[in-house]
Amino acid sequence: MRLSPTETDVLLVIDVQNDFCTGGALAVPNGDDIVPIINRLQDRFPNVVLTQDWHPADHTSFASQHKGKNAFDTVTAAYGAQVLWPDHCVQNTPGADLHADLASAHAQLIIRKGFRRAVDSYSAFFENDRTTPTGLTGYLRERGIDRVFLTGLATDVCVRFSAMDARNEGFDTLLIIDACRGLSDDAVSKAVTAMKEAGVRIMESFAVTGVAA
Ligand code: VGL
Ligand code: ZN
Repeated sequence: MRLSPTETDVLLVIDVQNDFCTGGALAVPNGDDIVPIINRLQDRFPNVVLTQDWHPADHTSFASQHKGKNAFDTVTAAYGAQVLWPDHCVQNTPGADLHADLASAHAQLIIRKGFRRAVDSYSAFFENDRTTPTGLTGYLRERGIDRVFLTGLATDVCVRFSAMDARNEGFDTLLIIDACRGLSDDAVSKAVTAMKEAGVRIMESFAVTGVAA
């Protein structure tokens, strides 16, 4: 079945940044592979929104800020459990730049998230305290958008949180699975199961582009 995106659809491109791609500080295996797929998708969508993980150098999600802790340990933040990561996507560094081959001319909005030192933000909609909004729901509503198509990095972290929130906010939500990559196969399969249970629909880019990825 072919699907032609309209003015009430948005393509949401999560965190396609150097630090999540090959050679980056928090590289997602084969993260770069999705760039041409996302570019083809962008040609078909009237509305495109990108996100950028955008941390201060002393961000609380960095293991380097917690004495005796290592990357991928978990700590308890004021808002609950927080996984610690290698330093990544530091504001105004090359690692935080969008992948050089990612088309961005067509994007109407770039949401930056995780800019508050004490609060991480996986989702494009809410920070990790689960209450502070980024403003994306209001932006999409005000523009009459009711369907969100998700792509990007990482399937099991920021894409997953964004998809869950899109669904909770009442948007018809579709994950374009071949336009996403995750940190591990196991984490991706758990994330996909959770997203399906929440009512997120899973599809492939072919349905929109007609090109086998
Ligand atoms: C992400 C871990 C930390 C992501 C961002 O974009 O999936 N993961 N910050
Ligand atoms: Zn981050």
